[in-house]
Amino acid sequence: MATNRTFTMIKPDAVNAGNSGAITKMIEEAGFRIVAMKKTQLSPERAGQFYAIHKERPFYKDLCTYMSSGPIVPMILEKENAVEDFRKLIGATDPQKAAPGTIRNLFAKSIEANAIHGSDSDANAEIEGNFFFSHMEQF
Ligand code: 3AN
Repeated sequence: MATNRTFTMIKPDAVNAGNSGAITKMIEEAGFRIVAMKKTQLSPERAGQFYAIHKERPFYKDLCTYMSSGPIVPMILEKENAVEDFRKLIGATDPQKAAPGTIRNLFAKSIEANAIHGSDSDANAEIEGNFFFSHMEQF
């Protein structure tokens, strides 16, 4: 059964461009409830831990440098069928391929600086949410 939570973070390109408010509004208007949210910055080491699954990929090092280059806004979100519905709301990894009206289509700059992250499974949503938020920070 699909769980009701997913994890997202607004990435440095979108935060720096002043788009975190517009993106958060889209998320809430799409029916997601914000369970936890903050503004923070990853060290390159912490970014490396978060993206450990991509360690062998050629873009890993650049991705960690990029993801630690500025503030991010991580959130835990709640909605029925959250993981799948949120992936639809953000669109494809490559903004050139992201459907019109999706967050990446509207705000992403490139395949790396692609505005926003969305968990790809219920299991990863839980791991990623716990990476950023303690139980006491979840409402
Ligand atoms: P998604 O974020 O759509 O689940 P993943 O998990 O394949 O995509 O990739 C994680 C992150 O790695 C992406 N959000 C993007 O920032 C970066 N990335 C993925 N593919 C590439 C690529 N070919 N070149 C550069 N960066 C990439």
